[in-house]
Amino acid sequence: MNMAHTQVRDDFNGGFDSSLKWSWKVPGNNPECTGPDPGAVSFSPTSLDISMRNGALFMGFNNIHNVPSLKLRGSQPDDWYIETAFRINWDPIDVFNYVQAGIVLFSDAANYFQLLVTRDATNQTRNVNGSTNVELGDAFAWGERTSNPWEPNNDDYIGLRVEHVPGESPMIRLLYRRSPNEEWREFETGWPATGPYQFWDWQYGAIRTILDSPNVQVGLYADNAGGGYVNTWSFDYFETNLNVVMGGDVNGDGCVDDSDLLAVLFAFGNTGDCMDEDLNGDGMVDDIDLLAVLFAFGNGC
Ligand SMILES: [Ca+2]
Ligand SMILES: [Ca+2]
Ligand SMILES: [Ca+2]
Repeated sequence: MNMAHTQVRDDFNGGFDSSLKWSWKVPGNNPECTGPDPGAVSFSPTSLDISMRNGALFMGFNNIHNVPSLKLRGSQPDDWYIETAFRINWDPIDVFNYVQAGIVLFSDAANYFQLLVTRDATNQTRNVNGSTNVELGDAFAWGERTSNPWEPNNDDYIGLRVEHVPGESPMIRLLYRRSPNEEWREFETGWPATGPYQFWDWQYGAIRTILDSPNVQVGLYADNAGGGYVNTWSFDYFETNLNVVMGGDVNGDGCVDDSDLLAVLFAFGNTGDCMDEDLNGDGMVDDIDLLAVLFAFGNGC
């Protein structure tokens, strides 16, 4: 059966789209949840700007911050996709620093899939590659460099896209473009490339496992591979056709109603990281969060 699914797109025009319930939560960390670092996250009129930090999701190093994500809910389309575009000033970044950014799909910090663009620090050139990472139960597996290397320009937004193509084998397609004006191209296999990258069965199995978990989040990722280097990635947009929890829906049941309003009222005045009732993620439950619920009241019910 084909179901109509809303296409979700946030262009980050000076802030998050209030119709979406963006969260900074990454469960499974110690502490159990991390919020944004002060000063690491901001918006321009056209982008979400995330400053690299030393944290990571890698194995036991579940100390990443600044991972904005949307929670999935309900049934999902079979032909799902997730897409983003980002850029950075590459000039001051040392060639031996594996800086990276891209898309993350996770149930917690121990179970995730990442599609990234990574500086090729191994060969210490200015080139970057597409790459993938998978963890199930903190067991890390690198999906190798999966696009041809290229030298990015500071001005070019790099596009990344992962899509599920029902009926194809292995049904996951990884796409990138080096600038917004390019056609999407498939990740390659081999170096130099000998053909389209073949997603491995175990990688697909991991994605299925994560998608079948009760709590799934999709979002954006950036880090500096622990190199201490601080610079800002500008994300132009985030887009997916997956069903996500909408703005104002505190309990994530698909309807903004009295229960969400009461949740905010009962938590009113509370402060701390990652409270569900803190809808704008600024560390306190106040008027702004109340208005977010009232503004969306009745949606989805
Ligand atoms: Ca934008
Ligand atoms: Ca609700
Ligand atoms: Ca708030």
